[in-house]
Formats: sequence, structure tokens, C-alpha cells
Amino acid sequence: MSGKTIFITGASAGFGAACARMFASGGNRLILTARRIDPLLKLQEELAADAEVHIIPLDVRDREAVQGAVDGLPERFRSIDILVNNAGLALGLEPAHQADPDDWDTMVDTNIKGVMYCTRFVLPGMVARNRGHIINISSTASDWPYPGGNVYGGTKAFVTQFSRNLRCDLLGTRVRVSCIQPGMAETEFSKVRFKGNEEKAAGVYQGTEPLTAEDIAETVRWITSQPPHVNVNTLELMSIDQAWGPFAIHREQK
Ligand code: NDP
Ligand code: 8X3
Repeated sequence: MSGKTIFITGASAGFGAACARMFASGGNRLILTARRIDPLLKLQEELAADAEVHIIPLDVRDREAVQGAVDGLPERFRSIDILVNNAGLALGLEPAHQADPDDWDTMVDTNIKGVMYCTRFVLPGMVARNRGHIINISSTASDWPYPGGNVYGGTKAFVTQFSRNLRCDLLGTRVRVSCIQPGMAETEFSKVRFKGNEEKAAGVYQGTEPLTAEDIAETVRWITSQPPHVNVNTLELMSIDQAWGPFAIHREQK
């Protein structure tokens, strides 16, 4: 993969930062975005020898800001070949009747609307050039429910189905859309979900070998390096230490 322009959301940590490192070679140009500017600056410095890096402080929930970021790209970064819609988060693990509705709004605004906005503003250029690849980061939570997954799982189900619907709209173009559904991976994800409670976050991965951010970046590398006529639609991956549970059954005490 060389000479490509790659736009990554949520590049300040986790999967996004790992994708930036993975793509930083062969004359690729990287557009790295997130809300926190300091980690982006550090990453820009780290990757400077291997890639041209343009950083943009961006909150994907802000539609005007997303449009402004795409429209305002410097000439050398305007022809985006790959969009990695990665920015996202889970907040809380309470049952629906106890969850914080503000957390629900934040997840919907970030995981659903952020993906919508970035896609909507990057896609016209891809269609006009008749080439491009959108990688949407969904989750196993998209297809497999778990207690407390309520709105997070719902937002990821949107990402999965939006990806499939995009393929329908783009049929007849050479623009590809792929959806990745990772299971448990150790990043800042659980720290964010548990609002800074490091102990609770560490407990999620304790005694397991979870997926890593680099595993997801490798998956992105594989998907994006398939021949142009091959579209990987959906790819689900999990740690060897994770699998599904049986149906839960409530039994009354006799
Ligand atoms: P991290 O918390 O490590 O990284 C999340 C990234 O998203 C950060 O760079 C963060 O940057 C960015 N982000 C969050 N909110 C916004 C926002 N409003 N605007 C712009 N950027 C934002 O988590 P992961 O790397 O694990 O998560 C990446 C994606 O993968 C998410 O969509 C997540 O749902 C999904 N996922 C994660 C799994 C896991 O187990 N880790 C498994 C399956 C899917 P900043 O705070 O600087 O804005
Ligand atoms: C992140 C994986 O299982 O915490 O999407 O929902 S999980």
C-alpha cells in the first residue's frame, strides 16, 4: 500500500493510532483526527520520517466541523483513498432502566452520527474519482447482545447495517465499503466505558489474552490490500479467549 491518502477518525488512541502507524510508510499521506490534540501531535512527530501527516482536532459529533475539516483539507490531502470511521465509545454498562440518558446521547451522536457525517462528506470525492474504500469499525456488540450493551450495541448495529446499505448505493462504482466487528480488545475503551475507573477497566481483560489495537490494524491492512475487485463486506474477529454464551433463562424459585 503506497501513495494513498488515508483519513482516520479517533487516531489519538487505540485502533485509530495503530492504523496510523500501520499505514505510515510508502509515501502514504495521513489525515489524523480526534478531539485530543496532544496525542495527535505526538503521533505526527513519531511518524514524520515515514509519512506526511496532517492532524485535525475534530469532534465527529459536530456536523459543521466535519464538513469544514473535509472541505478545508490542504490540496495534497484532498483525494482521500481510505476513510477509517473508527472514532467511537461505549459509556456505562447499566441495564436500560438505570442507564444515564446523557451517555446514550453521547454514544448515538458519536458512533452513529459521527460515522454518518464523515461518510457523507468524504464520499462525494470518492465517487467522483471512482475509487476509494470506507472502513467502518463496528463491533461484535452489533450482532451479539449482552447485559448492559443496550444502546452501545444498537449504535454498532447501525454501523453494520449502514455499511451494507452503502454498498447498495455504491454499486456500479469502484468505491468499496467494509465493516469490521472486533470483540474484546485492550485499548482505552474500557477506561472510557467505566469513566476513568482503571481497576474496573483492567478487570475486563484480566486472565485473558484480548485482541490488541495492532490486530485490528492488521485486519485493516489485509482488507485494504485486496485486489480492487474484491470487497470484504463484514469481518468479525475475537480473542481466542472469547466466545458466545448460551441463552440466558430466568427461572422462578419453587
Ligand atoms: P479508544 O478509547 O482507545 O479510542 C477511541 C478513539 O475514539 C479515541 O481516539 C478518541 O479520541 C476517539 N473519539 C471518541 N469520541 C470522539 C469524538 N466525539 N470525536 C472524535 N473522536 C472521538 O477505543 P478503541 O480504539 O478500542 O475504539 C475504537 C473503535 O473501536 C470504537 O468505535 C469502538 O466502539 C470500537 N470497538 C472497540 C472494541 C474494544 O474492545 N476496544 C471492540 C469493538 C469495537 P479523543 O478522545 O481524543 O477524541
Ligand atoms: C467493544 C466490545 O464486547 O465491549 O465493542 O461490546 S464489547
